[in-house]
Amino acid sequence: MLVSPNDRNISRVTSLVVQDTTPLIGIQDERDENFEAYVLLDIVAQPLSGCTIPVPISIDIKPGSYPNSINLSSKGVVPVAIITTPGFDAGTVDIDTVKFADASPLRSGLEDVDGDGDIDMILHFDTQALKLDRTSTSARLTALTTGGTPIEGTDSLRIIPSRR
Ligand SMILES: [Ca+2]
Ligand SMILES: [Ca+2]
Ligand SMILES: [Ca+2]
Repeated sequence: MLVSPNDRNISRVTSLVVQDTTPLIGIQDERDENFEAYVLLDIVAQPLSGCTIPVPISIDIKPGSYPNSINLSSKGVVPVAIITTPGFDAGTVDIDTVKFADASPLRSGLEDVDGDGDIDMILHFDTQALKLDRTSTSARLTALTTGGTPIEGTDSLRIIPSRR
């Protein structure tokens, strides 16, 4: 039996069933215990806008060294590599959109950072521009590809306590 919810004083939804690919909601009327019916569920798939989940990428803070120690009182730069993998070409990163710990890169280059034969991206960030504090244990890099796909990578770090 199919009814319109407006015909009844619907108190609760009792079930959700799918019948011949048609979603139906089971309902009850609060004034009539014996009443039980199914209504058609009118579902329209809506594409979510402005809510794209970033594609995870590999980054390496201070490539070639570990742990990734950062001295926040340093006036130097922190190198961060975006690693090319079978699923991701670091050369497609739109450099203007790169943010690492909220900082934009000072400079960038393309080279085989990890020596595996493909070209990675190396970025340098002003240590003083990084939004990190003494309790930070990781940092995130976000960017868009030149095709507009959001990407995101995280690597661990270790803050070197400053001696003052
Ligand atoms: Ca490293
Ligand atoms: Ca690689
Ligand atoms: Ca490489």
